[in-house]
Amino acid sequence: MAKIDPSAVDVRPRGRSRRRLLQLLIAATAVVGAVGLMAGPASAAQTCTGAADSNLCLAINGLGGNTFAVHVGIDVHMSLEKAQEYIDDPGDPFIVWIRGDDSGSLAEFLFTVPRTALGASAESGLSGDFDITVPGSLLNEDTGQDEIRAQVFLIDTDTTHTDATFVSNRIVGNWS
Ligand SMILES: [Ca+2]
Ligand SMILES: [Ca+2]
Ligand SMILES: [Ca+2]
Repeated sequence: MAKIDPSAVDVRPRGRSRRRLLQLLIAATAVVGAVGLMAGPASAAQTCTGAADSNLCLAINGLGGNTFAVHVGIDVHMSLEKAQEYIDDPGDPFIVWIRGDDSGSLAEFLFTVPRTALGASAESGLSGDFDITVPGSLLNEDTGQDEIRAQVFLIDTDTTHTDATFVSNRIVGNWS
């Protein structure tokens, strides 16, 4: 076996390349994940708006046993200072509803999605994550095929004024 001289090992480039490799792996995983979702069954779906003022994502993943994990994530682009102001106000700056979509228009209210994370950053503005696990019956908004959208209200809780409303793209399923 060859002897290794520890002083000959330069750890800095190795650490850097390892981090770079990790970044590549994360990027690759994200691409594979996205392709997998699109090609997969209707039980796993995600859609994001990527709008100029915000990015609103809705994801529904089947967990088996007719239960579904519903995830909503939103970035509302604004200054860090403004985002922090929303966070510092008492109460939740976001209210998230899941609604049916009939003929392309928002229809029946189905349920609210509770907050799991809230943050402010210079890159994204005001960000929130919302998660709930529901039985398929709660997503069953029509006989036969169902269309689901998330509707997000941005509230200034100081004044209870609704500053903005965002609507996700829809996810189509066949829940019961
Ligand atoms: Ca519908
Ligand atoms: Ca409906
Ligand atoms: Ca249905």
